[in-house]
Amino acid sequence: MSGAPTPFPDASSSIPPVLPPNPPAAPPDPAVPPLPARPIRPVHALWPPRPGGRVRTAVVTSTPSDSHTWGLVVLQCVLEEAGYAVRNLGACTPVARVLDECRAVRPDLLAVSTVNGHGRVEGAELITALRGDPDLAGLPAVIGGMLTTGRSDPGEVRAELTALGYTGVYDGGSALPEFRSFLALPEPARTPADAHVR
Ligand code: B12
Repeated sequence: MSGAPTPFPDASSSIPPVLPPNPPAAPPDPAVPPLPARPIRPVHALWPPRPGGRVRTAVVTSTPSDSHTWGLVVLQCVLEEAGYAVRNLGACTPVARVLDECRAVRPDLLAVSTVNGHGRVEGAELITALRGDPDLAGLPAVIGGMLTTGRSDPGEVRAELTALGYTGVYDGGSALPEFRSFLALPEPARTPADAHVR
């Protein structure tokens, strides 16, 4: 083929299409005032500090087998909206890594997102390890998403995970509103001893 490339694929040809170059940028329109220069504030300045002046922190994680990432992103957004600085460990996180990060960050909350259906088992392993660690035994920890693969009784799963030490267990359509209410609770109520059982 010769001459200028065609902008759209030719149905009769197997040659990939070549898009035309962008037109040159238009000069600034004098009738449109430029945007005012705004100082860039560090994100921390937006987070409300705790009464002691410290920013609240959360570690967000998944479970070892779970590769779903968008629940983690939503969880991070909800926590940041509530004023937390978040360390998001991402998907398929080994339990030992979660414990190491919690020891390093000393967060106010550990939040677990899992939707692949193994949360009942892997969430149990994680909280058992956490509660068995003298440094982390008192750390508030919540889990949410889709916690089982079968037709398990959600109430039973919640009770089981709460008994193992989760401060809150959230699944189903009301998970996020209920989690937001949990975040709004005053600090002293947010301990494993005051488990958030529904
Ligand atoms: C996208 C997707 C994938 C992608 C993930 C890509 C990625 N980067 O994340 C890929 C293709 C990798 C994938 C793989 C698998 N998936 Co998939 N996947 C989905 C899908 C279509 C959407 C998930 C998603 O991102 N949703 C958007 C986010 C924002 O929503 P969410 O994760 O549900 O989280 C919301 C709530 O659950 C809640 N939430 C989540 N976590 C937490 C935590 C807390 C504390 C709280 C309060 C709330 C909360 O808040 C979020 C916002 O509402 C769902 C089906 C569906 N429509 O939900 C299946 C689904 C989750 N997958 C499923 C399965 C079975 C698998 C596989 C096993 C498939 C296979 N045979 O290989 C693998 C498992 C991989 C693994 N090792 O984990 C099942 C899980 C079934 C179950 N739990 O009973 C689902 C439900 C599909 C189905 N109907 O069967 N999947």
